[in-house]
Amino acid sequence: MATSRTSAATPSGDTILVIGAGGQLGLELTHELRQIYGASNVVAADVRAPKDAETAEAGPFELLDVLDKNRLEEVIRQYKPKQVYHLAALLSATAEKNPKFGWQLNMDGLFHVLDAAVDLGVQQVYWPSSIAVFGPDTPRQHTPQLTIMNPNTVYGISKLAGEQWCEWYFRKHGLDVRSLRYPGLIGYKSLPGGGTTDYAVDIYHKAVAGQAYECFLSEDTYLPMMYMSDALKATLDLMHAPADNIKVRSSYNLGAMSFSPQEITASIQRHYPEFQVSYQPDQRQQIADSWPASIDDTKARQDWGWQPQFTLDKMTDDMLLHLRQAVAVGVH
Ligand code: VAH
Repeated sequence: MATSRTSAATPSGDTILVIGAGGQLGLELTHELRQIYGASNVVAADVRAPKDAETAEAGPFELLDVLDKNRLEEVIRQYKPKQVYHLAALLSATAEKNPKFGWQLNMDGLFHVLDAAVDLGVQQVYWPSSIAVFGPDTPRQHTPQLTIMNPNTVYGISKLAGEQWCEWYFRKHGLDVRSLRYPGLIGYKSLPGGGTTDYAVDIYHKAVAGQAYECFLSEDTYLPMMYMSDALKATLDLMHAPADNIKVRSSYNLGAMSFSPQEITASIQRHYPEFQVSYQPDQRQQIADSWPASIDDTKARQDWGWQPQFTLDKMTDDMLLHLRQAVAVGVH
């Protein structure tokens, strides 16, 4: 029997449920939403209890495996959220190692959330897609919103299918489900997960630790990337936009910058001139080579005013500042 740990009064008013609150995006989005809406109104849910003291102490937490539909409905009936952010998924590299579970979690988890939202009257659902929906035959430069999409990873296939189902639930049930095709996300609050773009998180940790870094992608592998602050802004700008402005109900292309391992290394070396990086491409190189090098996010800019704030050097300065602070207080 799943147990829950509610560290604050049972929320009233406009509750928000974040599923996958313990992940890279979930940790940061939960914190941001609690800043905006009040900690007791944002319920963090994950299959594992939070390691992060900040999440555990700051507001309501529920143990939830999104594959357990009865438990999901129990949590939604208890809190009656107006919004559900469904972030739980296996990322690209991890899903390639466990394809059937990757498909089950990414797809059945989404169906459980969409059906529960329709059945139990949730007003809005957010579900993240990814540039992984593009494949080896997709134009790699300034990849358009509508184009050839033949993903060749389990993760990408599940995200492409999920986008089409989100659009179907909007058309058939009027469910206000919204989605963004995130590029690689980089933040300082969590360690790298099972993503192909996570070299760009790990490299900062190694620099601050005074260690050399062995990169699993080649030095000239360009990928679309985004600082977590921009990803949070985009997510909330999208969710706060008037429904009439949302013209794309599959998922919006979203961009900020593109860089290669060589370029992020040079950006870090502005602070750590002695920092050394070597390159040992592994199986994740094939995944990266199937993805775009840059994204055309004109639709997001037109429909709901998307405008990124962080460049590579501005992100590096902020990442290193926060990681050094974490080392100083001994939490890193
Ligand atoms: C991954 N970080 O690497 C994720 C992301 C665009 C990549 O979806 O799997």
